[in-house]
Amino acid sequence: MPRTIFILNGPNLNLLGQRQPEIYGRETLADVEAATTALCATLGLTPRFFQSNHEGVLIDTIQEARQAAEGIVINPGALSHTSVALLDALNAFDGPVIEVHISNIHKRESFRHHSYVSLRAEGVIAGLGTEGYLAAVRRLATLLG
Ligand code: DHK
Repeated sequence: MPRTIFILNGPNLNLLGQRQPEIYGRETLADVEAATTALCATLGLTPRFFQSNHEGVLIDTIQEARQAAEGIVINPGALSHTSVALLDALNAFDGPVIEVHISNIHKRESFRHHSYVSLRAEGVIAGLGTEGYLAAVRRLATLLG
C-alpha cells in the first residue's frame, strides 16, 4: 500500500523560479512537484505538497501530519533560522524528517548557517538545488523501509 509523505515548503518558495534564480535556480515549485511525484510513484510513496508563507499554517500542517503522513520532507525557508515553534511541531511528529535547502546555506550569510529544524531532522540536504527534494524522498523511502 502506498505510504503518504508530506512535502512542505515555507516562505517565499512559491516564488521558486522567479526570485533570485542565481541562487535558487529557474525551476518552479510546480516543476519540483512533478519530478517528485514521478519519483514517489517508483518508490511506493504518495506525496502531498503544501507551501505556505505563514508559520502558523505550516505548524497546523505538521500537526495534521501526525495522523496523515509517515514522513516529512521540509524546506522551511527562512523559518529554518528563526522558528523554535516549527521545531516544536516537528518534535511532536513521530516519523522521519528530512530537511532540504536548495542553496548551500553554509556558503551564504552567517545567519543562515544555523537551522533549528536540523535539531530534529534525520538528514539535512543543502546546495543540491532542486535535486535535493529527490534525494530527500529517496532517503525517506529508505528510512520507511
Ligand atoms: C530558502 C530560503 O528561502 C532561505 O531563507 C534559506 C533556503 C535557504 C533554501 O536554500 O532553499 O536561508
